[in-house]
Amino acid sequence: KESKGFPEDFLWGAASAAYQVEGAYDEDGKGLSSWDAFVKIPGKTFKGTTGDVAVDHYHRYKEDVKLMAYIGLKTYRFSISWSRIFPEGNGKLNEKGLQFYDDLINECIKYKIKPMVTLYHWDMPQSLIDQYGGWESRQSVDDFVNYAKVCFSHYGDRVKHWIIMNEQNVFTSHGWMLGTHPPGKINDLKMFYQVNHHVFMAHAYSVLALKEMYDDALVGSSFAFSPSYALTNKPEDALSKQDYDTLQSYYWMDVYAYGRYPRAALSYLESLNVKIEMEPWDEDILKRSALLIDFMGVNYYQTTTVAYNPPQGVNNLNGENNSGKKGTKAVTGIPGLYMNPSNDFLDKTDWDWAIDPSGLRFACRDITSRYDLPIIISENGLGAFDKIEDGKIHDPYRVDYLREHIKELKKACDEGCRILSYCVWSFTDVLSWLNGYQKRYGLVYVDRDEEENSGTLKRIPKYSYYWYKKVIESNGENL
Ligand code: GCO
Repeated sequence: KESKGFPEDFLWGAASAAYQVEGAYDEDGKGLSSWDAFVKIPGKTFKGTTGDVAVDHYHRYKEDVKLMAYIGLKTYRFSISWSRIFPEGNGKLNEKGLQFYDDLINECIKYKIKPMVTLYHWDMPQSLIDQYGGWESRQSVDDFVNYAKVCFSHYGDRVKHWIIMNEQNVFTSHGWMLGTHPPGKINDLKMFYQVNHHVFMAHAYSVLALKEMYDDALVGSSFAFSPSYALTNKPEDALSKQDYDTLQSYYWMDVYAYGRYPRAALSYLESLNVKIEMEPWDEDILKRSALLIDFMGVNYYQTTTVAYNPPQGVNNLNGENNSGKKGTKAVTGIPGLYMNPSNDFLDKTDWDWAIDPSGLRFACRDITSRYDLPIIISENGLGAFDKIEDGKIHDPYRVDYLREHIKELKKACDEGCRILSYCVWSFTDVLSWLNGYQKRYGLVYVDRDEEENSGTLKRIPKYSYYWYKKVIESNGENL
């Protein structure tokens, strides 16, 4: 059967996040964020790297957008730093912060690049943590929605694609279970679920607010989705796969898309004596917002394998490999439920992320059949060590990675999935939260020392950048 290919108005994009690219962490009235504070705690990041300067996108955005325009990028996904707009998270508004994103948005539009804006890519204003514990308090919902409304009313005439939350599953599990992201709490199960509820409410109220202001805006949130495979056809592995899907994936996506928690998850929480505090009207708000979302945002990097984990089995939530040495990732698992062994059929990146292009198709099919929603692939890309040789970066391994994923995405389109956009993570190299500047994702190399906050910051388009130009020009035909 002949492939219909990508829709004509398909949005070929690339992405970034404020903390990972902007730098200028205390300039023009910006307040400190949770990450500005967290990275200064010794031992938290690779060799103490920070985003103080990052890749200096704050000052070099014009140069960056020009590079986007050259390859014909249709959309640029970036995030707004809450503490640039509200230095304290609430209270006084910072005009210069508003201005920066005005300038960035206008620069994109000048080249017909559609801005796709993420409201929360993990940088909570530190002041809100000092005031009341940040997301741990219900007050965060009001302050977030207030911030969201300011962004909608200020930028909504030009921004039509809004991603409210980025990878809620990741920042909450790293922040309250693994301790590797702010606020660095370990195994605080009750707070983990409570924080998630607050974030869900902040998402839901923001969706309602946006649709009231602009009914032509498209809205959703981006989920870090790792679809799962059962290790064997043993019935116990199949059930463990269901447990994993419920607790690690559908727990979030069901709330966005259906406005309710999965029943099995609620009874699991009950068995652990974890009770989520809710207001009587929360269920209604979640339901109403779910009816209004326009897409599921998917950040796709890898699939997971699931096997039954006996009660005395693997007890380890953190399998993160921050070393860049293959094979140093530990098996994760929750005793009595599931464990996640490595998939021997798949190659791994140097950070042990399973490379699985067909998993992207699997993800799209799963979301399409479960939620019947359009999909934005808001992130997909390869973190690697890149080498500069004779002033050039030859990264055919990244091209292979992207090509194979785009091929699978095309199949998903042919199979009836409604895919609106595909964003390469990332446009330029960025700060990897925990891995410093050694783990590079960009289509454009940024010359900066891998460990220190130094380097010329010069932009050098990689081989993959020129390849992506052809992909865009041919609407995904010339791979
Ligand atoms: C890293 C991560 C990030 C994420 C992104 C998630 O290495 O720090 O891969 O770059 O992909 O921030 O939204």
